Amino acid sequence: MASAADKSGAGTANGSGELDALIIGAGFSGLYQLHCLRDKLGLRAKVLETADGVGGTWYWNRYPGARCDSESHSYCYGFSEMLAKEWEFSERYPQQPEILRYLNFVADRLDLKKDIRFKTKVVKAQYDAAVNRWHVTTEAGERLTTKFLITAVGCLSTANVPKIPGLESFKGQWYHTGLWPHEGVDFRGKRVAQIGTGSTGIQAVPVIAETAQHLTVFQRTANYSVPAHNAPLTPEFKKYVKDNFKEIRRIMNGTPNGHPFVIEDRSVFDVSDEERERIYEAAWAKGGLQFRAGFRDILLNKKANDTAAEFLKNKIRKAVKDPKTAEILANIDHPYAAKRPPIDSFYFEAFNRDNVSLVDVRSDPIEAITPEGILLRSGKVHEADIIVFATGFDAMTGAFLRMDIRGRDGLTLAKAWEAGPRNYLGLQVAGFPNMFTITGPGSPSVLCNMPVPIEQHVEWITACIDHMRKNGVDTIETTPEAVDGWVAHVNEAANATLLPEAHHSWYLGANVPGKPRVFMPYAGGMARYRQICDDVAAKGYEGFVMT
Ligand code: NA7
Repeated sequence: MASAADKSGAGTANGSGELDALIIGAGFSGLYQLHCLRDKLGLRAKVLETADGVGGTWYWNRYPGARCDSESHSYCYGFSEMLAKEWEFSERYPQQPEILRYLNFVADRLDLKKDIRFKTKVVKAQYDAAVNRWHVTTEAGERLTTKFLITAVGCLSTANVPKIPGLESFKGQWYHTGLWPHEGVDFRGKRVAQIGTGSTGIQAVPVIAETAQHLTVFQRTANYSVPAHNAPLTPEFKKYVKDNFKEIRRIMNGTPNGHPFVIEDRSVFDVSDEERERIYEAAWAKGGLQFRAGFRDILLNKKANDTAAEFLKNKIRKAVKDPKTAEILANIDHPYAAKRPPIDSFYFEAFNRDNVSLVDVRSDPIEAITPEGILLRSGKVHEADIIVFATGFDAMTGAFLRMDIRGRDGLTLAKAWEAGPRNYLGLQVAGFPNMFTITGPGSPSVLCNMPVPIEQHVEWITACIDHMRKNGVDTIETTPEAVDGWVAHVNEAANATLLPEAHHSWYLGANVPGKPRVFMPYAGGMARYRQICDDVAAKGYEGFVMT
């Protein structure tokens, strides 16, 4: 008789044979990893996924205005020209439902779903040195055994709901943007309080404002934003994307951030003030993340950055009619792009509506939530029917640490990372043999257009496992020395930029009280990172011990 696990399609629990590889998560990473291990290497590989569908980030983030900030023709897989030619995005920046349809299309086209067990949450994974296997336990209490454990848990998948006293007493409804109800939320006739003005909050404000009776936005840190200039894609552009698949990929793989635009090799100070203004205006008119691409030193030199920052602050002052509101929005305390730079569709303009107001919670912090709404330190209460937490994520480490992962000699990942995440290449933690982490901390991940690092990681892991098989190697484990070296390099790369100057950024873990402050992503650039990983492999997996 087949085990329960066999019946669900993600088989091989106790008694029915073990897996070669178990992948946690069915987003961009998990889907491609399953395809590579199952279809290219012929391994017995399965995915476990908490949700009842594929999509990861794009399954959960269904908030109003949810859209990718990468341009659609680059926010997709590049490993298959066939997939790229069969799929067509409709807008410059894909909306959440369209990305979810895309990932379902890929999963169906590659027949992946039969090897994904949905509604299955991993709560524990323990390495057993005696048999060189991982035992993985699900929330339902099932245990699966696998040789390789691969986490594809995403970098921004653990919702951060701030612990504000009194939330449980609130009489209305509250939602976190990253756990949005599938049926949507009806804001008509409601007083809505939105906390948070990161990339998510900036996308949500103009859309919520369209139907809410009143929207009050609670801003702690003012933020830059550049217009997305989203629009439907023209037939000509769609043709260009299909005809130039390889060339677009070549550009994306050569840039530091995996986007399909090249960063100009000139300094802000190579041009006159007038010329610089003209370049910024042209970049503003083009819109999107490529605003940064006009000069090579915007994120390297504070004085260079100041010119971009001032340009963008002036745009806020021009867009927002009420001077007091404009000043609160433009009172930005960090260099441009030192926090993840948002892009928007009429965010600042939304504050010109009669039904939208702004509250500066830097000067008057949120003290508590009461049954009626939000209480500030000054004693003022903002009444609300709905609270929207656009408060981000326990980024990069949260999704790992909410599982109980134990490596060699019972070492917990929580203990190994108690002073911040430590690993080698963002791919493996010392003491956790045969466990790979796709876009783990220490990899370029969130500083890039995500599908690019994801594909690189998946392909590197696949080639590594293939190498092990061909050479009769059973175990791969990085060394503490390699980890020390990589952590030092990650710090050095971050410190060569202005990124650590945003003291409250989630790149540093600063948005979650008590989290160690360590700059988590690798800031040395995707192209350089790819070269480092290739060199490591070429040198016989330097920094890893294979036994
Ligand atoms: P972010 O970028 O972490 O933004 C969260 C926002 O919520 C940010 O404005 C925070 O202010 C604010 N926040 C968080 N906690 C509080 C409390 N307790 N009180 C007031 N305000 C608070 O998350 P997003 O979801 O917007 O974006 C995450 C990534 O998803 C994004 O970077 C893209 O890569 C996609 P703070 O700045 O911490 O002062």
